[in-house]
Amino acid sequence: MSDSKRPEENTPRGTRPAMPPGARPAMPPGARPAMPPGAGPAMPPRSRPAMPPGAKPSGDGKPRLTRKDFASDQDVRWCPGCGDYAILATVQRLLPELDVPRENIVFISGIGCSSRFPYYMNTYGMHSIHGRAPAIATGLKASRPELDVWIITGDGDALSIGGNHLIHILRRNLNVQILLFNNQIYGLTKGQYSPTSEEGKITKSSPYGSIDHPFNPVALTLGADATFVARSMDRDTKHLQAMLRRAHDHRGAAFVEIYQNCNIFNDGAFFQFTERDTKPHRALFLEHGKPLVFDEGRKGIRLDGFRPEVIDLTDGRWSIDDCLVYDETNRELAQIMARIFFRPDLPQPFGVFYREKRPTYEDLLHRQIAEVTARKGKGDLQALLRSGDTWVIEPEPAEATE
Ligand SMILES: Cc1ncc(C[n+]2csc(CCOP(=O)(O)OP(=O)(O)O)c2C)c(N)n1
Ligand code: SF4
Ligand SMILES: [Mg+2]
Repeated sequence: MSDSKRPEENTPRGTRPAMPPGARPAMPPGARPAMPPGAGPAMPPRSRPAMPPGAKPSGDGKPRLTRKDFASDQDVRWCPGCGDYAILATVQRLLPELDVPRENIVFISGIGCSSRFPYYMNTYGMHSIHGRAPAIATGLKASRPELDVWIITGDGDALSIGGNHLIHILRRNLNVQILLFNNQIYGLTKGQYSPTSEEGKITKSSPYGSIDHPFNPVALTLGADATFVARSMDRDTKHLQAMLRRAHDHRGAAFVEIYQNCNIFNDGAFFQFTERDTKPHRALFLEHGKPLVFDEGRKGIRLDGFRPEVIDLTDGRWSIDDCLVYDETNRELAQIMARIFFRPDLPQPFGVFYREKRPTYEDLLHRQIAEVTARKGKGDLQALLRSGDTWVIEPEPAEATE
């Protein structure tokens, strides 16, 4: 990769085509800037999104958006061949089908190659602080619950510096989508090992091989009581799109781990699961209510107690009826599947591991505010700050002069 193609890092601050600090992305025609209550001109009615230029009205008069409407005018500056391109294209293809007004969509990222994503989306967005996208998204979603908020993060961003923020947004169950681009490396900073790099990984920061035990993001997020956990891959955009749609349909924090090839610093990390010759017998696609089969129906998975094992469906000993039927609402089963992690004896699961219904944080928050307001009346912040144990610091009396 030539330096002129390098991501963000090599571009001097302030000169990149990206937004200067404090600037906003260009708003789609007709969109309103967010204003503090009571500020600014009278707002137009809320519901009708303006038609983007060139969009044709559909039969019901709604603007019919296309993938192109979601592409920004920014040059995409990932390395040629990077898996991020496929993920971007998949998201841009999906959004027109979700029927969310474009001015209600927000992409919030941290820092990393993957976190450049919001620049390339013609929606609202924020390329924020390393690891802090969940905190910023929490603030936004809590105050503007009607917005459709997507968090874009990398394995370093989400699991190193942002590890704490990730687990808390999951347990709180904000209604957002969290897409973790896992390339098992720090791409932006040129190839240091990350919390998902395998043991023994030789990188610039682990020249004798990493001695760190890696995170398993699916197991981690299940452990944080996430209400939706899925895994997909950049090289199967049909599956990826289906997972993103499921994540969007879920009400609550929907976590999708996406295996993403960094062809510069970690090429082929997932090829055993993604490439045509090995994918059939190394990848297992979980489908709710269906028996677990792989290798084009020649093999299946059964449980021996709590241990999953491969069964051969061709030699007459086992049949499809012996295969485990997947239930994505079963937490224990999800935990078992999550633990199939780079095991040579078992195919690696992809799909929705787990989903459950649980109230969202913003619903609980607004319900609580409404209940307390009904009981105690509208609050007065100044009065609150001056109530209870407060002190006034008086200036020292001036010393008597002789
Ligand atoms: C506070 C802070 N610490 C460290 C960095 C350096 N840094 C920038 S991106 C990054 C890791 C990004 O890795 P990942 O999230 O996996 O994203 P990728 O580039 O692989 O998509 C690091 C350590 C920084 N920008 N800010
Ligand atoms: S993830 Fe890797 S291939 Fe992709 S832009 Fe970053 S360094 Fe380049
Ligand atoms: Mg990474």
